[in-house]
Amino acid sequence: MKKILVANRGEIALRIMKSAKKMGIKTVAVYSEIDRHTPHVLFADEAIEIGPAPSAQSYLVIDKIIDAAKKTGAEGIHPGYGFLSENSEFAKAVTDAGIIFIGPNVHAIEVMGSKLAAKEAVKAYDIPMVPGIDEAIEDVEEAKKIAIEIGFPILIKASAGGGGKGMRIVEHIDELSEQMERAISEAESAFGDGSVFIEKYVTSPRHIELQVLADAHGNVVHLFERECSIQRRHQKVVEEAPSSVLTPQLREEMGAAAVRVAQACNYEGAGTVEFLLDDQLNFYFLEMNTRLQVEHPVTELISGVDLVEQQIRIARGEKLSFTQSDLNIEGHAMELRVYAEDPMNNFLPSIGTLHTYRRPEGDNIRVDDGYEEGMTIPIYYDPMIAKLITYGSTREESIDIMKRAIAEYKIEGIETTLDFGAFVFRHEDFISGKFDTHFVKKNFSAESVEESQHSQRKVAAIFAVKQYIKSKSKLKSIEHNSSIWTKSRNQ
Ligand code: MV4
Repeated sequence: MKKILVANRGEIALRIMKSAKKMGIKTVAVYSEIDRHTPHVLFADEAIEIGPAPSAQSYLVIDKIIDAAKKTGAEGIHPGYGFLSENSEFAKAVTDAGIIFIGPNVHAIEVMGSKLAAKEAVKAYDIPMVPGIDEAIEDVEEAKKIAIEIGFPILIKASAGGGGKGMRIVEHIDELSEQMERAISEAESAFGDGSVFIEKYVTSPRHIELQVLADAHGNVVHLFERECSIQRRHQKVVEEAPSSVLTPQLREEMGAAAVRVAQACNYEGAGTVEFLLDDQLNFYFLEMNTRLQVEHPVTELISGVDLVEQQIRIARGEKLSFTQSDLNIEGHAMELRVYAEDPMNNFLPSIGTLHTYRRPEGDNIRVDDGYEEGMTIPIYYDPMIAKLITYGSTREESIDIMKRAIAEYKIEGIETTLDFGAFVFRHEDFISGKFDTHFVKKNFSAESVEESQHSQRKVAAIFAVKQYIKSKSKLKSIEHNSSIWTKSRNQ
């Protein structure tokens, strides 16, 4: 492959093009009318406009993207995340056009796109699953029987679901019928597929995911875990690698299970296997995401592997150049997603112009973004404007660098989740590692941020006073010394 098209925008389009450029591969950007002057377009060797701002008329139109690839002679298409990245029709259309899809095969996308098909596929692979059923259920009486067997609370899930849509917790048998109807109709309208199933509800889990890489020659490795429990309404905000609760043995077990999940669907490329981890450290397979994830940088920093480069190499048919035993964890990485949202106002989208936009700089700080000062954040797309990633030799160090980096990040003109991040990285439950997926709901409110800011200011004020006193006493001693010196000279 000498030229690839990136079917995406923003930070991830830029991120992908950087690896391509490093590998000597030319890049083609596609862009909507309002994205004409954005960094991913300026960075690319060529760029093709694909329609009006709404993604349904641009970034989601399969034919326009394939036409752009044909027109520019791109031999591969990287879908990034979101948009068409997990659309098996897109992967098929790309392949049918004689272009390489830089991602998994159509079969793997289809199987993992359905939670029930995924359960079926991994059945013979000895993967721990949450107690529950692996078939769609329609009959309420049958559902009640199953729920009693499993024991309450139970969770009704949509097979086609994602982002918590169509998911219903049922605490008591009397609520089951109503909740099941709701789950089915929600799934029907959101995904056009009303299939639901039942699982035991794991009440306070952590969300741990394993990164895998699989080549086209049957080699599969994992690149350890990412801890993604700090989320708000299924939107991740802080991720880290490694997790502070996995023992080397548990990591090996979860890694081996993730590899088997990849094998179960003949996976090729970079993928992520999601698990729930309960308070007894039991893990359960949830689903597999067949794309490069937003939070992939934390894995890159602790493993030293460029995941986009590996995706491209695998798509070219190369064998993995390393085995599992070549891989190890070095250091600790943190990621904060910087959203154009106002945490003090229920995370409402904060639209506007980046009047000031200055990134933090320095060793062990990485900023993946797709905006520059003066740009306006469009309302049409994902509100994430940047990822702030830090690295340290220990978890404590990565947190310290993160706190400094947040303070140095200057964004004016819109509200962002930077202050929210400052709150998380100072919270004792986060620092001690004692948290689960309920962290934000449990600890966060606008008042708690104000409190945290207040105590931060207090610390800063005390520090300033101390510095002042110190400098004054130094000054005094200098004055003192110099006065002696002047005196002596004068004598
Ligand atoms: C669960 C669960 C508890 N028990 N399944 C949420 C989205 C989807 N990917 C799976 N999800 C969950 N499945 C059982 N049996 C709790 C969640 C869940 C969750 C999972 C990962 C990260 C954040 C979450 C927030 C709320 C609920």
